[in-house]
Amino acid sequence: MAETSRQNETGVRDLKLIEDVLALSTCEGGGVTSLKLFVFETCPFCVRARLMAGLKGLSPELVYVAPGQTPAELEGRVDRLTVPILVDGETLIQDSTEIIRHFDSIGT
Ligand SMILES: N[C@@H](CCC(=O)N[C@@H](CS)C(=O)NCC(=O)O)C(=O)O
Repeated sequence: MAETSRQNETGVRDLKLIEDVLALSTCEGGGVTSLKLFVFETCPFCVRARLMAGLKGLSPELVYVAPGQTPAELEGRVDRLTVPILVDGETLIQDSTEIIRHFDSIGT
């Protein structure tokens, strides 16, 4: 019983930490560069990219998209809509690992 309670406390603390880091990666008007991150609301790959953005002090503009509905500005630039997608100026990156590498290279 005590162990379950301890695990719950740890889980709540970890969740709070994740929420704090995700909040850091959320910004209304974009960050120091014009980063735009297209995400689904419930997408673990997107969360991973957002965590890295927060850890690296970056605040990409978040664009929530609906599954299967390619935003107009991505039309013709992606073969198939999978998220996360990062647009950094002329550069488009459509893979969470590549996005993480990019954030690592441009962040603090
Ligand atoms: N390898 C990709 C996987 C991305 C991925 O599968 N994302 C899901 C959402 S969690 C998706 O966009 N699914 C839409 C689809 O497959 O049509 C990455 O790491 O970014």
